[in-house]
Amino acid sequence: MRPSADHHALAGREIGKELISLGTVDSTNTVAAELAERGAAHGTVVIAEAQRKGRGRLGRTWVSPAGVNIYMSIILRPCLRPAAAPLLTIAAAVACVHALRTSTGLHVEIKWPNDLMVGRSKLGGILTEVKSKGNSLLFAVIGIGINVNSGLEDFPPGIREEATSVLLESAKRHSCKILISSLLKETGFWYEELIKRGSEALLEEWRRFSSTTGSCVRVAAGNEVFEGIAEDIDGEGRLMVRLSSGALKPVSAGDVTKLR
Ligand code: BT5
Repeated sequence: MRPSADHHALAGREIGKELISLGTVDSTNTVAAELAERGAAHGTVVIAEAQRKGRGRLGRTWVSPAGVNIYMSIILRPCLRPAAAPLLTIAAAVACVHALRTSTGLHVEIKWPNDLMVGRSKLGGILTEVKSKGNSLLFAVIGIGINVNSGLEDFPPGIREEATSVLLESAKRHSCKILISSLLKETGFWYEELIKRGSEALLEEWRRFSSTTGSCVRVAAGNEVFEGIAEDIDGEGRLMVRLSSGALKPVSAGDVTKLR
């Protein structure tokens, strides 16, 4: 097991050094991308009380009620190839699990590629957006949404059935501020681990927290839907799915449903 950020207070200390707290915005990822375009420093963090147009992957909506949850985006300027950007999602997911397990005691797991789950319910999600030029990554924005104190009434029908919050799971309100501080420390730690030592320890930690690997899954990737056993993730964060033919299929983006 890797040490957690508490033991490495200095690691990744640039992350959150510049913290911009806003009221209601369209999306913290949009605000952060605009700031990054204008030269905002690596590690700048944007936090909002609420989002009017919070988003998930593929233009999906992220329900973002006011004052109860975490909506946060981190600007990173990593020295990585654009193809390695999914590893930033992996690092953020591992950081979120550490912070949430330590602060709330909940058994949070990761559903590939970007879901933070408690059992079968979604507690949070990560949206990594990048700007690259040729083979260089100019910046990445890591968006993190975590349902902290929202009640069932905060989620519209359709999402209510699949979403949960720290409050709903633990019957206790938690401070978003304290959680954010822990999230930033952990993100700094796992980001530095990735950049300085490579992906090995990070991927090992991800496997430990993964609810996907080892399961029989249905994968929807683009126009394709197929089933298989989710065996592992590879060095670029792709899910490796063993098909019934015996072939191993790498999946770089898609949605996974656990069958058993
Ligand atoms: C995600 O997308 O899970 C990424 C969510 C990232 C949100 C953060 S908040 C800060 C930053 N700024 C943004 O605008 N976004 C980021 P995806 O895997 O595509 O999942 C989206 C799906 O999750 C939706 O289609 C709903 O089914 C469900 N969903 C929406 N809002 C939810 C919520 N609050 N809690 C749980 N599930 C939700």
